[in-house]
Amino acid sequence: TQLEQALRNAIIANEVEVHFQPIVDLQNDTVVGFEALARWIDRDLGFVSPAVFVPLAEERGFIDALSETLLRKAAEAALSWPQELFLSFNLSSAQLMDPSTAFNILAIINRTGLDLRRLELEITETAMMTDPETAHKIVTELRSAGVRIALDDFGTGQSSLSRLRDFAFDKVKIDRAFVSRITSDSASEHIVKAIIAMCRGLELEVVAEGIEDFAEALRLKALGCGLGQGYFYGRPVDAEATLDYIARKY
Ligand code: G
Ligand code: G
Ligand code: MN
Ligand code: NA
Repeated sequence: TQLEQALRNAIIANEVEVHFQPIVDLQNDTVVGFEALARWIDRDLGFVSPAVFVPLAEERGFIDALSETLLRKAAEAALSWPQELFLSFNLSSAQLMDPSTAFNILAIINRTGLDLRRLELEITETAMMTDPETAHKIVTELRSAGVRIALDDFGTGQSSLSRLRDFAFDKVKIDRAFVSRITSDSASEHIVKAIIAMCRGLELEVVAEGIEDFAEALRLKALGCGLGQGYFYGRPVDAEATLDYIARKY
């Protein structure tokens, strides 16, 4: 297809970019890290969402090439941030079914020279489901190398609490479907409250995703949520604007 060919060309021409969205400590409003988000604007097709081109690359078998260029760009950008700031990177479902993923990621990071302890990988429950055994091996291998693992989009999809018990995660990211209703819907607030309490017991860090206004930030802070992310704190921006953000906020 035209889209597939355009994406292949963009990867070869190194035209797929990474933007970065701040993740903040809600209790003191300081930035602690950034999530890398893929961005691609094609000359003819215009903006294409990663929600479209990531699954396409998976389906057509070139997710490794795409992910490698994205991770390399993200890690290179992170090298010029203060050392305390971590880089969070999304893994796709195809990568979680491929036994060579851990090795590939460690090789890319080692080549860029980024401290592995500054890397965090986001995986979704849905992505782990197809081949839980392989996913488990990948997570174990990466964690023993010092990489942290975050469970993304928590609460949506095929959530299973046994996964929190059987997998060693470092962090849980509460899906914005709950966060966006936290000030208007008491059920959502109770669910978020329970997730925070559960994570405290399990010694997992918690990030609330999709915080869009002050009221939501305030409520999450009151509930004792550790970390937050969303347009209220900052939209995803390119590497250069990320450095400006750091200069202003850090
Ligand atoms: O940032 P945005 O809402 O456009 O992202 C849409 C979806 O694409 C989200 O689910 C996000 O996790 C995913 N995504 C963004 N960047 C990457 C990436 O570099 N790799 C993978 N696997 N998924 C990504
Ligand atoms: O699936 P994942 O959680 O990785 O995807 C993150 C997606 O959420 C990205 O596409 C990002 O652009 C988007 N996003 C980040 N903050 C906000 C927000 O405050 N509101 C909305 N609507 N989307 C957000
Ligand atoms: Mn994510
Ligand atoms: Na998410």
